[in-house]
Amino acid sequence: MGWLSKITAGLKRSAQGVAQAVKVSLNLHAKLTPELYDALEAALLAADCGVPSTHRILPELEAAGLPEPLTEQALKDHLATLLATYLKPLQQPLVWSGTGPTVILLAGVNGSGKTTTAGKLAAQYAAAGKGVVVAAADTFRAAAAEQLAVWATRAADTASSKGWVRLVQASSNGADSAGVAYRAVEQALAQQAEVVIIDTAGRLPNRSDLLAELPKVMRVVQKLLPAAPHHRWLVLDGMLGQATLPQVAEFDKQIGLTGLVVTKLDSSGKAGFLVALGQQPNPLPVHYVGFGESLDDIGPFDATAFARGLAGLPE
Ligand SMILES: Nc1nc2c(ncn2[C@@H]2O[C@H](COP(=O)(O)OP(=O)(O)OP(=O)(O)O)[C@@H](O)[C@H]2O)c(=O)[nH]1
Ligand SMILES: [Mg+2]
Repeated sequence: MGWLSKITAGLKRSAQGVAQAVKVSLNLHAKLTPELYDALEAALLAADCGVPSTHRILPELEAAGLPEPLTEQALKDHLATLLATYLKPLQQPLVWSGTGPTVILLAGVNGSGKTTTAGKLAAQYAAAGKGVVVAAADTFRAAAAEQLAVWATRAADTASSKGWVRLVQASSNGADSAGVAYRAVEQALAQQAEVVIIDTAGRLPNRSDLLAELPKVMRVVQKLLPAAPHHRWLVLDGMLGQATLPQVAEFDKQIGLTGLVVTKLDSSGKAGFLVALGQQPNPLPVHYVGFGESLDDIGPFDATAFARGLAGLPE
């Protein structure tokens, strides 16, 4: 299955409400009746598109000049086109550092999917022929480095002939995460890696003691590479929908986020929160979306495929 099909198929849970509303109503009346309008409103809200976006999308859908008799396909196509315009601001190209390794710092609350994302991205970059250093900078949990080591091994197994993956971890228990990040960048420079991925410990944004660790990680890697970390991504649990939005502001305050990764969308009924996200002033780009726990279950965000998935359409 191609990546865009994985996005559309993976959004099935979030698209359920729309699919049901459309099917039931259009079987009775082949047009956008007030009942269908209300059912779509409920479905978009249930998918966590948010009140402001939902209340803009539906009048636009009504004004779009829908054909009569209205078919399921035509309605979903129009809805997908509208949703895509709302999601488009989130789709921005990923820029690689021109000189030396590109350093990616992954941050987020506990269990959002940081380590899984670090592993999957390492695999993708290595499969594309890049040298990748993965830093196990989560020094809070003893098992964290082991978990990342398993991913690093899997990633190394799927590397192309030019690609490679190396893990840098703490040399002793309770070591400083900034020290691990520093050694990772040092190794990347020495071995001419193209990417460094720094996995960090989960932390709640209201724990200022833990949050202070991230700026420290940034400061030490900047001693080796002044522009690093080039990317500072917040990993969001897609199952939580709009409830994750306050985290964006909190982490941004600490480390100046450059983008987002949204995980667990395969298990989420609230993937529509990206529509709400896209309507915020100056939204951060969503660089990757995750749809499962296998190596190839992550890929770039695509607004059109995402919109089609939310509308219950295939790629
Ligand atoms: N279904 C699904 N599960 C995922 C996805 N990404 C991560 N998970 C699962 O979510 C759980 C947490 O993932 P981790 O990668 O360990 O999360 P973390 O942010 O590193 O967690 P901490 O280090 O404890 O803060 C694991 O059971 C993963 O398998 C995804 O895209 N889809
Ligand atoms: Mg982790």
